[in-house]
Amino acid sequence: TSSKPGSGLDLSKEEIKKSFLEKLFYGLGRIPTVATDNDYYSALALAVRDWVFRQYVRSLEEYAEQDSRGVAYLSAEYLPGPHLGNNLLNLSITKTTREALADLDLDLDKILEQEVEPGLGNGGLGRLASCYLDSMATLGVPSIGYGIRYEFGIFNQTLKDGWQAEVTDKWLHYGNPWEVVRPEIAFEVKFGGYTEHKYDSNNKLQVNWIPDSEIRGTAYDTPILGYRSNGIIMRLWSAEAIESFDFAAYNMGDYYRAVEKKMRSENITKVLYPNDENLSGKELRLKQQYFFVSCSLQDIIRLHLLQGRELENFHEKFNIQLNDTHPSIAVAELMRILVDIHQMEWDEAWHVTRHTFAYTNHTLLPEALEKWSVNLLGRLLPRHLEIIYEINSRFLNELRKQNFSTEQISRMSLIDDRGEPSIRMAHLATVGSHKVNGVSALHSRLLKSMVLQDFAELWPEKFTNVTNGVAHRRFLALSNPGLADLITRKIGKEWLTDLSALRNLEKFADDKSFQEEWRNIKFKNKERLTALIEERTGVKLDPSMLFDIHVKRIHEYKRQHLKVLHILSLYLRLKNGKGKDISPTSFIFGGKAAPGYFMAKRIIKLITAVADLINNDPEVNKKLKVVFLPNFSVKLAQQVYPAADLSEQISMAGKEASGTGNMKFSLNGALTIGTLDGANVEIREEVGEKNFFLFGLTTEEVQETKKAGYHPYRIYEQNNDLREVMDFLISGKLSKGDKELFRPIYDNLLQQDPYLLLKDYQSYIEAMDEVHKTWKDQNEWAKRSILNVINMGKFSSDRSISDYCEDIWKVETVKVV
Ligand code: 26W
Repeated sequence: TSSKPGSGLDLSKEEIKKSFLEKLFYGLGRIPTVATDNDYYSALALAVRDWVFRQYVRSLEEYAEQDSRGVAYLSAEYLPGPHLGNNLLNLSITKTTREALADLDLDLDKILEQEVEPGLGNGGLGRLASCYLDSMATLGVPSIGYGIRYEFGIFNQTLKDGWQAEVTDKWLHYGNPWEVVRPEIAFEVKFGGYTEHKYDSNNKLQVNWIPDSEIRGTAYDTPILGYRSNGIIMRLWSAEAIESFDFAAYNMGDYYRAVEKKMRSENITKVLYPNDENLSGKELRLKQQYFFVSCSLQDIIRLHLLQGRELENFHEKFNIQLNDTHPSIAVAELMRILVDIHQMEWDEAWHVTRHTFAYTNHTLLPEALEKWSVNLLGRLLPRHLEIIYEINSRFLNELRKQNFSTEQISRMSLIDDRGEPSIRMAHLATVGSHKVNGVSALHSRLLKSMVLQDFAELWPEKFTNVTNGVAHRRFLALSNPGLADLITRKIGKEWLTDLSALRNLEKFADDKSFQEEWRNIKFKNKERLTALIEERTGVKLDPSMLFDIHVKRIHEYKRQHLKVLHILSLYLRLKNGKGKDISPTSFIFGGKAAPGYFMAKRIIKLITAVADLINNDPEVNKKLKVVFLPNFSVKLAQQVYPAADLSEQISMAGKEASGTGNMKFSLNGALTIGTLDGANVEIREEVGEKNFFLFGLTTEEVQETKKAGYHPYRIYEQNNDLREVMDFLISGKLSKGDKELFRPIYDNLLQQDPYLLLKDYQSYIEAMDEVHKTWKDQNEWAKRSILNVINMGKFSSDRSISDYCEDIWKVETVKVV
């Protein structure tokens, strides 16, 4: 109908200029003579937001017309990265906007640089959630992403004397032009208190939860635009105090106590917990989880009822995807809403619940599998604990009927009562979902054979795999414009919406002039990164060197310190006059350590100590350079991946669920050195064995090694080079004579070495020698780089989301243009 809004795509230069100036004048009350760079950024962002919302509204109308089945993606973390550049790309107005601003003597790049990204996540899991919103929007999945509006996101990392220091992330300080607050979309969330069980006049049990506190969650919406298509909403909840009528009456004259209570309740969404893959067991974290889950479910049910529907067919209209177990209390919360509030019978409510949820597992690390103490959960959410007990008792009865052994039953129980009783959230999520998936083929296989083995035997059809993918528009089209242009010139734009179209470049892989263009683009990207690194660290790299990059969260299982051992082995080779085969290399590290993770922080100090030693030694610094680039983020990532020659994916096999950085590197033409872990396995399959530097034990070999009794000290004794490298750690040469500084790392590796660095050392060194040999043949390297990129089709998050749609959500996409 004529009331439908027009498209926000392909605007003219004049339209852009006009809107930009209007936002600057009337939106912000600024004129060019006093406007700051942040004013210009905000004005452009506000103008762009209007066009993004235009696409969103068009999508909403379309979805409503089609009456389609929808998806709610529940994630405690998101890492969207800067919005402005991505939105310009998706509206296809980057070039026109650049011209419009140039007419006003303004530089688009400088304005883009102003944006502070929302750091509302730790790493892979949060970034994956944002890639998925991008693809759900692009493909036209009727969907909404729910999460938490942390006032302070992941800390900013600085270096002090080579150690990580954490600084509060005040991302909202300059305002956030992308979000719209919805004060009328707000829900109350209860905590604590007790329950009352009564029989009503029909002799039906009625449970009443009498909480001891309540807080309000208010929705903040950020539109997420797909490529030349639909828009969806990321809805983040922010907590605030409620001043109830009673509360005011009881506290007459007690203003200060009221203020204190208000301050306490607003704490809930104050700050993101900066641990990944490690439990904090903190009450506030459970409060955050329940808070956002409760708001989200109330919102989804409101939408369902608003459309005049019955809750009996809730699951036919909504899929709720649980991004790891962080939102898994949703299983109990939906049961509570259906049974206690909407008077549904337990069995029917359970049917609805199990058909609504699906659960994605992101880790096998035992220390990362969420468990909440029964005591804590019962204190905070007394009704939910009862519901979990009821779910468990019915589930265990079912197992007994099917003649499961007592041992199996206690392994599968939702309650772990060895030691302090706790709830196994992965079990709750698995029992409460109709599908459970891992995030790479290997990880999904291990999930079925280890962590959730009993469940996989009970419900084989419930388990599935969806290999992760990345938003290739952000991580190639936006962040590597040089390469993107070359690709588009050769094969057109199809790859933007179908990454497998990159295969059309195959005929150029051997073409010398194409290879040369390819190399020039990489070189320019390296020059840009070199400038950035010099500005941030003072270290000047040489862009003609091999750029060997290890960026990701710092964790022992990811083995940044194995990379360090390799660097020291090269250093010692050079010092001993045996370094002639070494190709000149710049080693670049980046990543945050959890603030309480002793070893990870010491590994950062080790990297910066090695950097100081090598960069200041004229005997080696023509051949080797080392930098730690502080504060790795999505924004930095976008500059790092395009400049990489070599991607380090060297986790111990069986530990990295998938990895997604590995995909972003390959997509930008880096070759990988890696183990057979996570999605590395599939990357290698796609790009071809010859174009991937493989090393290290397989998962099975890791298991056998540990079973046979692993003695790292024996390897140390037998390998002279390794021994020299290890002893160097405690020689004092890295630490102004302090022999104790790196002893914890040394001791850990010689005594336990839980991630088998010493075991994989020799294999890694040999694979790296192969890398250095290959690098000397630049045509060969370019060819392998090209073959990496053109075989990346599988790793677009568009493919992942299509898999979710077909295998798990059973939704049809609805596209508007
Ligand atoms: C309870 C503390 C905690 C916090 C975060 C435990 C675990 C997490 C996340 C699951 C950590 C994470 O980001 N995992 C990563 O998820 C990516 C997306 O699937 C995978 O690619 C990575 O391999 C996995 O480590």
